[in-house]
Amino acid sequence: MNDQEKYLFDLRGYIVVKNALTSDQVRDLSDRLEDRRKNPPGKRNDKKWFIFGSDRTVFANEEDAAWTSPSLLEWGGTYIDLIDLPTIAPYLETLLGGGYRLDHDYLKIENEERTNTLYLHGGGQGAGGARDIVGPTDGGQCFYRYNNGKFYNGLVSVAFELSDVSPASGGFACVPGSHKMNFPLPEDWRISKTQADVHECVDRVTANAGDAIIFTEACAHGTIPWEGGGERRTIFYKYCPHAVAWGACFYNGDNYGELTDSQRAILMPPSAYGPHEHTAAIWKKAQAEQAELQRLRKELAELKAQQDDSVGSSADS
Ligand SMILES: O=C(O)CCC(=O)C(=O)O
Repeated sequence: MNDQEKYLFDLRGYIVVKNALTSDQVRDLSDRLEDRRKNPPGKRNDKKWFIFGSDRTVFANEEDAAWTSPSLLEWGGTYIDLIDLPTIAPYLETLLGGGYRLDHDYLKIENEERTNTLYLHGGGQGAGGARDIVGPTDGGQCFYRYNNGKFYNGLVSVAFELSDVSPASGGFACVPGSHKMNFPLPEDWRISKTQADVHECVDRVTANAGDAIIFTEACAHGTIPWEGGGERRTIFYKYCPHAVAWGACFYNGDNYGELTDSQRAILMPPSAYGPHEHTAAIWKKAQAEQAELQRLRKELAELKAQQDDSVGSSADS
């Protein structure tokens, strides 16, 4: 992250990284998405706009094992590479410090059928106001400050665009500089049902396919109501410093196939020491216990099915 980028991030609360993804990566991410779109899983897709993945505060199914909240990492390929992307990692290291962790991920789609309302949320030092979904109710997690030559952020989002987005259509919106605000967001600026309602203090930040918008969740932000043709398909990977969590579920690196050591470290649950050898040992044990529990549950279910079969066949005879 060079000095100009640091200056802009501190000034506005976001920066755009051009060509963060190669065209092959965009293609792979799009192909995997379009495959899923044919069969959207779960209730979240009943909404007017599609959303995949989750903020890791809900299970996919109530009976699922712990940590199984929906994630784009299940889609494999480039969705795994995004965990620790060389074009993005240096920014995260600067903004969050070493040992940062992936907290949650999701993907959303806006188009003519799936439009949305702008709902500005976030605002530094709890300045989002009493009705803010990530302000006073978040335990103070969406913080931002720069001190002694270091950035401190509670939650940093990386929004990867899979399609070109023009400002007239919609896209990411924020009140630049609001990550350092001391006054609550005026309530009547928070919600805009149409683009004409969007207050002039809101920046429309658009990017092309393959670009990434990196923003601090402490900046008041949201999504401009979609009023264009085509559609916006955006992947969000959200990162915390190692001791901080937004989601209630953690990733279990064992669930996503082969991972590099660095990807595994980024999927660690939160702790003061981060991916340190002691915490890694504790986490390894928790993962092994979960695997054992799943094995036992499966064994029990098979046993029960066998018993039900034999009761069924003796009742028949
Ligand atoms: O559509 C966007 O880029 C903003 C999404 C958003 O508000 C969020 O991820 O918190």
